[in-house]
Amino acid sequence: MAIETKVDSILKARLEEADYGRLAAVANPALHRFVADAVELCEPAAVFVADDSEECLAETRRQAVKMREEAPLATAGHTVHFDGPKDQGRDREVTKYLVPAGDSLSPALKQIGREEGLAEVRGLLKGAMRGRTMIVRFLSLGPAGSAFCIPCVECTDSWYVSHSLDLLYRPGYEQFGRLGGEARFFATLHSAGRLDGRMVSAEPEKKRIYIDYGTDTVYSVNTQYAGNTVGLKKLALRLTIRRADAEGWLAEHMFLMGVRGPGGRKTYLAGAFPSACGKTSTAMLPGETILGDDIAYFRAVDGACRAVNAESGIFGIIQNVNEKDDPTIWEVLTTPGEVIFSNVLVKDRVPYWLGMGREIPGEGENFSGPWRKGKRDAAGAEIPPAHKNARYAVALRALANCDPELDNQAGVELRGIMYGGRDARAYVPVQEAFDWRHGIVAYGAFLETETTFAIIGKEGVPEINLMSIQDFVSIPLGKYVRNNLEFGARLRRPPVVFGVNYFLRGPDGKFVNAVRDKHVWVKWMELRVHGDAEALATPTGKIPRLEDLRRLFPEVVGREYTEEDYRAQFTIRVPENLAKMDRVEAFFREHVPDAPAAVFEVVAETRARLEGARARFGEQIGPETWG
Ligand code: SPV
Ligand code: MN
Repeated sequence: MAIETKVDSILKARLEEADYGRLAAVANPALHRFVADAVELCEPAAVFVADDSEECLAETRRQAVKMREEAPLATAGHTVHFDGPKDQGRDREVTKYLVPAGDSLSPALKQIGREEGLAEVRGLLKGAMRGRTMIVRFLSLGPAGSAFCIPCVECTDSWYVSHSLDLLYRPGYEQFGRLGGEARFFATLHSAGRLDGRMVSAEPEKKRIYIDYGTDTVYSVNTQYAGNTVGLKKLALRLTIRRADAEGWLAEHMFLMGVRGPGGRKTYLAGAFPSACGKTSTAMLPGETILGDDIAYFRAVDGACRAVNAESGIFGIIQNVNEKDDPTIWEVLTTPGEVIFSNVLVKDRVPYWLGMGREIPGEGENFSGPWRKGKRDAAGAEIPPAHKNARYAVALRALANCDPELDNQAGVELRGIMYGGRDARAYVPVQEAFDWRHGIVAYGAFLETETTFAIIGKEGVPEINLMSIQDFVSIPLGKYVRNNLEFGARLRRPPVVFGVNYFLRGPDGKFVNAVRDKHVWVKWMELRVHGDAEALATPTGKIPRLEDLRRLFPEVVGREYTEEDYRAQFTIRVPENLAKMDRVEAFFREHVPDAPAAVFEVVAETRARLEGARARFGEQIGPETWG
C-alpha cells in the first residue's frame, strides 16, 4: 500500500532508509500520519524506528547509557536513572483530558478544552527534539494476538522511556504488521524537553500530560518519571477504559495472582489498591505466583470472568523491599539481570533505598544530585537519601514466581477480587461481600484512602479513590460503577468480592496488621472462593472465624494467633463505619451525578445493619458476637 504523498515525503526526507523501511512495512495510514506529524512537530535530528528484534532492543540499552539517561551499576544488567526533584511521581495537576467542544466529563476529572489544550501542549513540543533522536516503538497491551490485545505506538526522545517499555510491555511490531490498517492503536508522543547537565528535564513548570481521548493520543512533555511518560501505563489506561466501556468489558487498576490452595489447586485473585497501599507486595507474596501487578483486563467469556495482565513487567515501589518480607523481588534486585532502578541512592555503583534493611551510606548521588546526609532542599527540608517513590523496572519473567499463564491468550479464570485502601479507622483487615453488588459498591466504589507519595502533592490527606482507579476513569464515574455492576450480572460464576485494609489502627494509633498478615487474608479468600471455610456475617461483611485464623496463622506466617489479636483486628466499630457511610454518601451526591441507585441502597442497607447491631450490642462489637 502506498503511503499518502505528503506523509510519505516527510518520512522519506527525515528517516534513514532502514527506518523508513520498517515503518512503511506496517500498512497503516493513521500510523504513518502520526509519526510524520510527530517528526514535523518535534524536529528530531534522527529517527530510530525499532522493531521487535534483539538488535533494536540492544540499541536502546546501549543508547540509554551512552546518552547518560541511565548509568550502569556494579551488578551486570543493572542501571540507574534519575528524574528531577519535581518529577518524582504522577502529576495530577498537569495531567488533563482534552475535551472536544460539546462533550463533557465528570467534574471530578481534570480537563481542558481540546483546542486550547492541544495548542498549549503542541506549542511545548514544537522543536522539542532538536539535536536528539526520536525513537518509534511498537508494543502490545495484553497478550499479542489475543482478543484482549491493544496495539500501541510511542514516539519518544528518551532512551530511558524506550528501555522501560521493553521491560514492562510485550513487543508489538509484528502484531502491528499483521493487523495493518485494522490496528486501532493508542499513540503517545513524548519529549523529555530541555535537559540539564544531569540529563534531567530542566523545565518542570512546563510539564504537561494531556490525553486526547477523541483520537486515542497522549501528549507528554517536560517530564521523565515513567508514570508520566510511558504512555502504555496510566495514560493508556484512561483510553482503555473508554474502549472497554464501548465494547462491554473492564479495564482495571489491579494485580493478578495465583494463590495455592489445598490439594495443589491454584486460584486466581485480582486486587485493586491505590498506589503505595500494598498492591505489589500482595501480588508478590512468597510461595504464590504473580501474573501482574498493576493493570488487568477482564472479559466475560461463556459466563466466566477471564483476566489478562495488560503489561508484562513491573514498575514497582522499592521502598521497604527487604530480604525478609520480599524474598522474590529481593533476589531479582540483587543478582545479575535487566533492572532499571530509579531515584534510589547510588554509592560506588551500588543502589540503596529506604527500608531495605541495610545500612544506607551517608553520601552518594540521588534525585537531588550529589547528596550528603543533612543536605536540604530550597525550602529548607532535609532531603532523604532515596526518594520514597524510588522504583525498579523489571520484566515479570525475571521473577522466579512469575505465573506460567502470563501470555495465555485466553487469560485465566478470575475467582476473587479484593479492594483495599489506607483506612485508619473503619473497615476490618479482611471481609467478604454478601454478593457482587454489595462488594463492588461497599468495598470498590466506597474505597477510602489517604494520599501517598506516589502522587505529587500532600501526603496523608483522606479521600475517596473509587476502586483505586478514579484518576484514570475517563467516562462518567457513575457509568463506570454501573459497568462493573452489570459485568458481574453477566457472569455465571462472578468472582467473590473482598474488602481488605492493611492500615487499620488501634486506639493506641498503631497498625493492627503485621506486614505479613496479608498472606493469611489471601489464603482465607482462596478457601472462601471454594466454600472451604465458614465465615461470620457482620453489618459490613463476612469475616473469618477465630478457629480458621488460629489454624492459618501458624501455617502461613509461622505465628500464633490469639483471641486478643482477633478482637483488635475484627471488632466492628459502629460509629466509624457510620461516619464512613456519611462521607461516601456526600461524595457521591456531590461528585457523581449519575451514580447508580445501588450506591445509595448499599449506604442505606449498611446503615440499617450498623444501627440494628448498635441497638443490640453497643458501639464496638467484638467478633465473638457473631459466632
Ligand atoms: C502507580 O502509581 O499506581 C503506579 C506507578 O503503578 S505509575 O502509575 O506508573 O506512576
Ligand atoms: Mn498503579
